[in-house]
Amino acid sequence: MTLDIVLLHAPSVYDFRERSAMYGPISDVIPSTPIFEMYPLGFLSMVGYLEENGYHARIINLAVKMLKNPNLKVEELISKLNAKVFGLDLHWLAHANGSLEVASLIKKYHEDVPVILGGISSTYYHEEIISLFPQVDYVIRGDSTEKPLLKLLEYIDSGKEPENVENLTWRDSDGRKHINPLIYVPEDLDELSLDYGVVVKLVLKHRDLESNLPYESFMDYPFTAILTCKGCTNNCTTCGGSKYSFNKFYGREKPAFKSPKKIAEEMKTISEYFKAPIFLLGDLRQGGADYADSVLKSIKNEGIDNTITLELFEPADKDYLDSIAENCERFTMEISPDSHDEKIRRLQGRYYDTASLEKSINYAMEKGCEKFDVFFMIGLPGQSKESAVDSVNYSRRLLEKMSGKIYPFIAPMAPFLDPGSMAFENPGMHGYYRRLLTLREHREALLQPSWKLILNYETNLMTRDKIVDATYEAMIKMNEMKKKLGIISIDEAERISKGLELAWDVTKEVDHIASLRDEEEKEKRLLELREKVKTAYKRTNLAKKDLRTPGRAGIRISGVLKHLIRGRG
Ligand code: B12
Repeated sequence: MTLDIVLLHAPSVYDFRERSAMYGPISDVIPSTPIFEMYPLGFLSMVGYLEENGYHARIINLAVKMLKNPNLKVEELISKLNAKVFGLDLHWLAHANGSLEVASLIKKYHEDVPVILGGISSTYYHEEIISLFPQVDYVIRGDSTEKPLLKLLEYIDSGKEPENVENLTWRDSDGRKHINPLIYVPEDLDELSLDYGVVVKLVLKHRDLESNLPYESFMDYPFTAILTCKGCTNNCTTCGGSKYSFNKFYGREKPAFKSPKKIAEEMKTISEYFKAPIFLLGDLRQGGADYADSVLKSIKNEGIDNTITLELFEPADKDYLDSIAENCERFTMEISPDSHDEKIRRLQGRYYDTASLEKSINYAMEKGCEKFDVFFMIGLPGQSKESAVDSVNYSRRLLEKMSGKIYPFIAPMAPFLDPGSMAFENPGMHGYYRRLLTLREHREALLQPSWKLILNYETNLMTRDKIVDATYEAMIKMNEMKKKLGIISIDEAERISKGLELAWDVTKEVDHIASLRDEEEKEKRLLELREKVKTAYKRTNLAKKDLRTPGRAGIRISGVLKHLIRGRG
């Protein structure tokens, strides 16, 4: 069967299986591996919308397939695909290598089939993509592309030039570049659905689980998420999804919110298929106190029994926490103060003090919050190496003061300072030195053999070497502290610490190898490091378990069976 469109998600570095590279802790605080195998949630709404409109679409998570099958022949797989159009995400800049390489392979085997790119990084780099990468025919810009995509598919079917497709950057038959206006920026998000039922449907229809898995370990631990809004009210200095970035690059002047009713509907679908935590992405209070309250009430009204994970952009007051406890059967929370130092936190664009942070955590725990994650970051404006490590000392004080499951995490801002963030656009003003600018430079950088060599920035207080040292020193210290306080077992903590020490050593060894002149020798020495890289990864990866929500998570077979009986498969 010829499909109308196949959406592919590439690994961040296409030939990662052949390379020997120390990617380090770049994905330590998310469910993905360092290959960033998670596809954008928007894949689900795009497939859902296209199918509703009579187009046949499917997802192939190539990154997961490659991770799970070391011998998978990617070129063979691509050559056998039968589609009228291919779509790839370049949402995260971390895919600058993988997405463009896979686009080239598609062209190698399907010369005349159009390739579309979408996502926020391709929006940022749209002109460069259409000017310099012939393997890409179209970029659909913006944070909401379902409708322009449908329109583009109709144009492609009709054989006409897509002059009227909103948000499109394209090349005409004479190779001239066109930039259609970025005018489709919907304020109403309820027309489209982020339906996890689409995953189930695709798995059953194509009898292919791997292709649709949101990330490698999804079946062990299905973590699901719902986008409550597009855009943001905050201006964190290093964030490429800030109010400033959305306004300047993605055409969105103010955030748009999904209605409480729609959010509850989407949660209900998840709840039918998965006994898993549901992460409500974005602080609900961005939409105002009444909006947040009404989302929470609709969760209760729908009778959703999944654990709800709520994100706080700033400490919460009693009223909000009371309402959460009242309406969510089980809940966990997370907040990112980024630094324990209020001055640095302010430079990062977060204007709250530590006393109110602690008050909030304390009260949330009293109200039954099952786990509170607190994230610190390394590579911030105005942050020295000592200050980065000091965030671990603060974490210890925090844990000693509070009771309940409070989990601090510390990780580097990596692999990149976000394009479109205030710090990327005006590095000097925010204390940054931006090492890389163009998409080509980032694509090349991803081929470097260590995360240090990939980093696209330094700060005026930390070189890349210092960022690496601060990272490993802080992570080892955090791990030791969790061991002492009994948060993780002694055995596990020791393996994690050994893994971190090994990763630190390997990162330094790679530096030395990278400085060698003889390319053959370099290659050989890097390959010799492979086993060490694998061992370090296996050990450090154990720490990821701490990200999980308490309790069991899994698939609800009854939901899948109901789906089959209803004949939706
Ligand atoms: C939710 C979120 C996440 C979730 C992702 C859930 C998911 N699977 O989508 C989690 C927490 C897992 C996450 C992880 C990461 N994230 Co994040 N994330 C966000 C956040 C808060 C919201 C994203 C959002 O609103 N998406 C909604 C819209 C924009 O996307 P969408 O609906 O999924 O897709 C639409 C469009 O993007 C487009 N589209 C996407 N793909 C395609 C493909 C085609 C063919 C087409 C036509 C269109 C298209 O159309 C879709 C439908 O309308 C933003 C910050 C912000 N406020 O924006 C950061 C943000 C996007 N993340 C960012 C980063 C850096 C990361 C990580 C790399 C961090 C890390 N080192 O661990 C990882 C990468 C994970 C991976 N791929 O494995 C940066 C990206 C900067 C950049 N330009 O690279 C942002 C901007 C800010 C930040 N620093 O956190 N993230």
